[in-house]
Amino acid sequence: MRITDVDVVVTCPGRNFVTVRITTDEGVTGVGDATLNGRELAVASYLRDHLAAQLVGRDPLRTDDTWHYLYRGAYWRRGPVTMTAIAGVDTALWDIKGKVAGLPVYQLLGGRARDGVTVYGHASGDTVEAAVEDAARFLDEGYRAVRVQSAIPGLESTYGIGGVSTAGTHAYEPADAAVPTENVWDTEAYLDHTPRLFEAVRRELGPLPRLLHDVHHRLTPNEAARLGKELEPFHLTWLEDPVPAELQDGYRHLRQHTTTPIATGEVFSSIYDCELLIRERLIDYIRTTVVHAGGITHLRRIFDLAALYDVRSGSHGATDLSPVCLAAALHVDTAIPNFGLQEYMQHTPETDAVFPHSYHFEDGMLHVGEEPGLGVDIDLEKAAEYPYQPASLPVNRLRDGTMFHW
Ligand code: GCO
Ligand code: MG
Repeated sequence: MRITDVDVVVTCPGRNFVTVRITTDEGVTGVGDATLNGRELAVASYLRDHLAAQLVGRDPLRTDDTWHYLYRGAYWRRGPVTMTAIAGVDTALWDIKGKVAGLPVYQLLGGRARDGVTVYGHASGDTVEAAVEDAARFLDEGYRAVRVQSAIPGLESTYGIGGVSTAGTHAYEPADAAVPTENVWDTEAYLDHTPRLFEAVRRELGPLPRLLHDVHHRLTPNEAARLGKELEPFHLTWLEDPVPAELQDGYRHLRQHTTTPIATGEVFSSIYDCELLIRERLIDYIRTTVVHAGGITHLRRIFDLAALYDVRSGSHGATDLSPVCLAAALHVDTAIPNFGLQEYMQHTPETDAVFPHSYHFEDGMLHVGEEPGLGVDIDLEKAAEYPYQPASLPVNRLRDGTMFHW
């Protein structure tokens, strides 16, 4: 069997997605997500202009060999653009492999290790009361875990709140303008507010729901240590991205000061970004996922390393990862021994229509379908109705105008 075509589809059913579609001489096709929020066209060009011609003629079933061919062949290894492009190809090849074998991909990864994939939703609110109410709504809908973010008094915008749509649709899209929107940040206001938020959430929702919070890389190690300590009485499942991801020594400081579990990894693109954090057990959950960490082939290697050290998976699943990535992540989640939690933000109906899929939500879990491959596709006609729209992620400044982390 040979690869005959590698097509790259860019579509914007509410937000931009890049999809790799690989066709073989036997007519089998596979899809892979290659979306890198705010930098979509760089990956599309990498695929179209650099990889497509190298892939035509190759055996699609040689997934591992192709992965190394693309990784080593780049010479300029790693980095989000390269690894997202490799991920798109790798995911499409696993889809083809499943279809050729007549098996859902999770079967090829070792088979079912659990009944379903426990997910967490995103609760948010303009006030603490609204955030508590939103979290309660998720629990009513059957979710067992909720991430909670709320607006910070005195700040006009806060990460995780607002955007195109929030409560009501469970959707949230930060990339809203061609030129980045500028937000204002105040660490003291945030550190003062966040323990109060979780005090209220626990008081109203009781001790059992699993609670999470995303700091989005905004604290110094010592500030994060203070927050982790103050949140200890509220027993979070995890505190996410407390410090900038490139500041790995910061995690050691944090670990020495708090028992609040730590999760990180959504911006990591390879095993080398998290190897130290895993080996030294500085984190509890590794949040890499298929599309930004080199596809199913490489993600599996990361999770296998993590399993040796009792670190669990917690894959990123924001809506800027397409349903193709989500489907692929669910196959991995279903099969690995050290699954922790999967993030789940519902895509819009327009996005779901462009990417028909068989996974479904039930009883707080997502369930993969049983058809061969990934169980997801792209509707090319519908995709063509939504041309690319330039959109960037926001930037953040301190009150005095200093550039900060978004
Ligand atoms: C999350 C993430 C997202 C990112 C987004 C950037 O935990 O879901 O932090 O909300 O901000 O994926 O493109
Ligand atoms: Mg996050």
